[in-house]
Amino acid sequence: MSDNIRTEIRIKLFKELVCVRKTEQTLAERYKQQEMRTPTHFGIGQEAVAVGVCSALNRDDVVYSHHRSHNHYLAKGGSVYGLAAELFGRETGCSKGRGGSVHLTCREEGFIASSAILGETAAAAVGSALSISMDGAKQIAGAFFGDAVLEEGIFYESVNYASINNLPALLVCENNGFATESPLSVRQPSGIDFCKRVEAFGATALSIDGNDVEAVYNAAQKAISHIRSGKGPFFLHCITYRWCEHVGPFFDHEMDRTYRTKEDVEAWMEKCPIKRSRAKLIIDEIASSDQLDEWEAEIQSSIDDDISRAYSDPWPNPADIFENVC
Ligand SMILES: Cc1ncc(C[n+]2csc(CCOP(=O)(O)OP(=O)(O)O)c2C)c(N)n1
Repeated sequence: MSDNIRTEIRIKLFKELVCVRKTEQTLAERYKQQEMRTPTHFGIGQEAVAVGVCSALNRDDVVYSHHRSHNHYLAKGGSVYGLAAELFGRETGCSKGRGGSVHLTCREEGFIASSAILGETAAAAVGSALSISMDGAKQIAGAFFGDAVLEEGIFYESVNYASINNLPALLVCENNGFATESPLSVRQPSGIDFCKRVEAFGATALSIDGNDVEAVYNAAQKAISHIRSGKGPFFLHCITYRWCEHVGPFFDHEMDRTYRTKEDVEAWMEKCPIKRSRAKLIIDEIASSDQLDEWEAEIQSSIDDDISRAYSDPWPNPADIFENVC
């Protein structure tokens, strides 16, 4: 899958994966100190989807995301500093401290909004794609969402509408196998094929390994060229796995939850997107293990600086608290 990706892009994909992972891990540790008063859904383990897709999009393409949105915000160009300040509730946060983890935005980079209402962002992206199409513009509107959205009627209405109007919509499902603590097996018929289901509404669909950043990047390129050539919406079904609890910074086994085991999670950690990306770069002699370590350390240091700067920023002024809220 990697042979047709240019070396500098492969390196960029690796660095972005590391930035997203380390930002979330550092924020998850800080979260335990009880200074972030926002429910927070970490996407640790799922980074390859956000990084692979957003790296294939242009800066002026727009994306929407759901409750587990840090990865998408960062991969689309949102800053670590703006995310950290938002989680600390500071005036300098990307949503001026009014939104919290589930309401991120960075419009200048095309990350329009995230929202916790399941299915809403698929509809918002299709609405955005309609507006792009009516303007005769060339952008793409994308939405990221989890497998639970495949159980929401508005998703199918949105795909149907995008298909019949040939809209430039990229719908990306991060199938991590769970909706909170309910596995797919109790929610859908066995052997369910989401791609076939979405194809029935007229969209083109592709299922991929969502833990292989280069495979995601290649698939996203394919989807994007399909959409830009005017062939209508594309559904990308990415198989991945969430490492932490549904909401919060801990592992499920640390909280004595039984809907999945520590071993289940560890088996998926073996398929870690960063581990896999590192191994490929070393095998293909693009970077040595020492070089990769050095890049990781530089990225961590920059994240630490951004997070401490965000922490020392001011709170919003209570007198202005209703400003910037719609
Ligand atoms: C319309 C709606 N119904 C129910 C909920 C409650 N809820 C919040 S997250 C969640 C599960 C989401 O699972 P999925 O979409 O697969 O994403 P994941 O959390 O696995 O990333 C549910 C049911 C909601 N936010 N919105």
